[in-house]
Amino acid sequence: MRIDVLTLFPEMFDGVFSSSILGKARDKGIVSLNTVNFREYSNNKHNTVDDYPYGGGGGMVLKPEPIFAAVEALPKHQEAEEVPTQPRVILMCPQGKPFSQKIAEELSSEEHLVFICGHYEGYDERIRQYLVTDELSIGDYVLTGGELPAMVVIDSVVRLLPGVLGNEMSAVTDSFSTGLLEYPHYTRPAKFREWEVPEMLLSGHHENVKRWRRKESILRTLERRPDLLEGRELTKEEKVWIME
Ligand code: 6GU
Repeated sequence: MRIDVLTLFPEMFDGVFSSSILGKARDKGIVSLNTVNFREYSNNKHNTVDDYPYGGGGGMVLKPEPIFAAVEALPKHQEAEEVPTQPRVILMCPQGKPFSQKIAEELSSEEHLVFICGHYEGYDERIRQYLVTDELSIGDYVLTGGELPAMVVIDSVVRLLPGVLGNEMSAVTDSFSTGLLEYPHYTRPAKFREWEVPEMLLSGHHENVKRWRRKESILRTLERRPDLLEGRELTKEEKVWIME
């Protein structure tokens, strides 16, 4: 997968793109992560990328030319023996569609993603209309720019790519990929201070352990995120756990 990020602050991505899991995914050649400072595509001598809004009012608006030029200058991504694919062009903004694990899974099957990150200001509407394919928000709160949200989306997408997570860290049982919150985890010692690990987990009875974990997942979800259970078919046994 190839990922390009258009930003006025490329240095914000340095640590995140080279550390830990993302750094390893990059070293293994699973993903290519690139930043582009779209100020380099400004079409005027002062290198400005924003301007006053038509119609007046406060704030500045990102001009269309540098953003279109930067996207159009990106190398086409091409997998071996395949025709180049059109990238998804994703605008990070508070008005975007709320990001979710489902969207992360969908994006993880793309070959080329382009993220556009604005700072402080709005975007000229023609960027949305004629360049962008998706608009994403990471939640109902306001940040100063799209950089942190883009990093959030990129992290959650890249960790889903085959070969990125070792099997010691499976994406299959993650909270949200199962639609439920995760069950409680324990490791040694079996007794820490006066607190003991639940008996069931020490039993070595695989089927009972599985059922205990499923019950804990359901109860934790009911308590913390009942919205996740809405519209979900429950088994007879799950209904009993919830009634208890
Ligand atoms: Cl994508 N951008 C900004 N500026 N604020 C946000 C956001 C995005 N998502 C949540 N808050």
